Amino acid sequence: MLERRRVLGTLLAAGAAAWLAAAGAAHAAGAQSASSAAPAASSTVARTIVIEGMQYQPATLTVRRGERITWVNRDLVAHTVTARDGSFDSGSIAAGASWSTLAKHAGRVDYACTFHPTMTAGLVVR
Ligand SMILES: [Cu+2]
Repeated sequence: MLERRRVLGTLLAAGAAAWLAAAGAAHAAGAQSASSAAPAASSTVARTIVIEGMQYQPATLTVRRGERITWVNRDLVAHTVTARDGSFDSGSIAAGASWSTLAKHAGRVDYACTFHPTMTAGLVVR
C-alpha cells in the first residue's frame, strides 16, 4: 500500500513538473501564452498504465484516437496486455519492462493478462 502511494505520488509529481515546464515555456513565448498553454500542457500528459500488485492502474483509462498508451510493469513477474477482441496483444512484458501501442479505433476494449486471467481492465478510445 505504501509502495502504491509512493508510485502515485511520483506520477503526480511528474505530471506537475510537465505542467510547470509547459507553463514556463508559454510564459517565455509572450503575450499569446494564455491561449496556447492549455493545448501544450494536455499534449504532454502521459497515457500510462502501471501494472503493480497484479493490477492494472487505472483499471479503466480513456484516451483519444491516435494517442500512444504505455503499460509499465512494476511487478516482479511478467504480465501481458491482451485485448479480448484480439485488437492488440503485448506478449510477455518482463518485470520492469514496458510496452506501448497506438489507440487506433474508437470504442471500448476490455483486456486481460493471459498469465493471470483475474487481471482485467478496460481501455476506452474516443
Ligand atoms: Cu499477469
